[in-house]
Amino acid sequence: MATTGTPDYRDQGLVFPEGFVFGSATASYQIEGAVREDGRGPSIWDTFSHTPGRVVNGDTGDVACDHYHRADADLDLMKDLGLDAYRFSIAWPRIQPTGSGAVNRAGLEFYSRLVDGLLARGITPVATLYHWDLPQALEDANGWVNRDTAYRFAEYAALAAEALGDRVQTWTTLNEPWCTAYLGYGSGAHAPGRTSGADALAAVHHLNLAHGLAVPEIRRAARNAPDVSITLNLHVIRGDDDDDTSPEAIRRIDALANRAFLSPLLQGRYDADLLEDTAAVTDWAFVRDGDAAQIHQPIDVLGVNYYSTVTVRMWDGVAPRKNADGHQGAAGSPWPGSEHVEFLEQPGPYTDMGWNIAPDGLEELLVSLRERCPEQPLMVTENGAAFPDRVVETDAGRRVPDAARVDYLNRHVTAAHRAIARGVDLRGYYVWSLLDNFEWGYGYTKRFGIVRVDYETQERILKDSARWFQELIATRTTP
Ligand code: IFM
Repeated sequence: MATTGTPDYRDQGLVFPEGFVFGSATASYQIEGAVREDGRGPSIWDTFSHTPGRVVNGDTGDVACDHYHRADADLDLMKDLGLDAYRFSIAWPRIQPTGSGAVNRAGLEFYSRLVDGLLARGITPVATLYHWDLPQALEDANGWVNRDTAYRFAEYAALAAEALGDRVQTWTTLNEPWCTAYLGYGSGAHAPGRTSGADALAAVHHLNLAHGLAVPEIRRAARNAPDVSITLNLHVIRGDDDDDTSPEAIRRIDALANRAFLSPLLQGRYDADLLEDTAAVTDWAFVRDGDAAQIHQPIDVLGVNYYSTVTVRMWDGVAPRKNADGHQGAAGSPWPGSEHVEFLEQPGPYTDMGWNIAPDGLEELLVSLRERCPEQPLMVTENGAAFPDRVVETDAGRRVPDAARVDYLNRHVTAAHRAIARGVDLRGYYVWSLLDNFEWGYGYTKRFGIVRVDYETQERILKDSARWFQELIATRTTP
């Protein structure tokens, strides 16, 4: 299949290592719908999306891709694509409708059937425990700002692992805690829509703690020696070559976006410069003795979500908020204590999110992680692009000729392969996303799927990118 720019992976003779996993990813609130069925409790995203002005067009996840009712057909689709693995998330409020207490069996059953359906089709289930749908009852008790939420999460993780741990091999505790903390409690662009820098930093710590408490619970409760992981959206941060303030800006954003998670997870500490940069915002008194050691749990794989890069420099005031961190603008700041860092416009080309396309950033990120933690296996748990697709009628039926997405995926898969060739222990690559879905604050206006979803009819159409991925999976070890 022709792509623009980079030669197709096949023309470069790329061969992926034996056992390398190709999969696709989704998240519960983005695809399931059925928000009031089988005892599911409300989540912060139900509340947020139903609040006027929070989501473009007033879109909600009430129906989404109706995956809750169409899981069997979606599983057949995955099988048809030849996926090795499927990364899905479990909606906490389906398992514990108010975030604590007894298991809601009907909710659990849905995931149990999903896991069985995957295994029956030869697809490895990879379960994420938290992809942002916090039970609303926990938010009413102060959400991730409340230390108790970390303990509730560990209990929920144990319940899920007890029920599914005989069949799920890989568990991910949290997806992109950066988004939960800084967009949920800092900028307010995500649920629960709060705008306090101090709360955002408390959320960072309680998310880290939740992970640290959950890892041993999962290992104890799952009966199959599971692989345990966390997925981070690490930022690839670049400077303006002509601006000598850029190194300081890079250091600050690296501290908030990357090291606030990596240092406690991998080294059991918060970096001194992070504490100093944020001293006017919080005194970090929420970190108690023993927390850092609790967070520092060995993990089997580190999940990396990668989409684009950022370029920064210092600004002599509060930098204009230009939506330049790549997410929907909102009232608060996602960078507590570093509001005077300016995010510069990136060189194009761009996706429909306005995010710059920079596959070399993925290679750079993976190589930098190998340097930081040489023994840690890595997995690209999300990579993909939104584009304004169009559907064309052909004699063979309807087609979505999404050449730009094919090109994006080809370039990033190639970049991942370059990282492997440079010695990175990369175990797999998951396309975001299997289906077009609810793109958070952007509602249904952004399409990330390799499979198109017609939201009127719920018809699924394989885009050209899905066929390209299908062929990649089928030919991955053939030079
Ligand atoms: O849709 C999201 C996903 O939920 C988390 N990672 C980024 C994706 C694209 O914005």
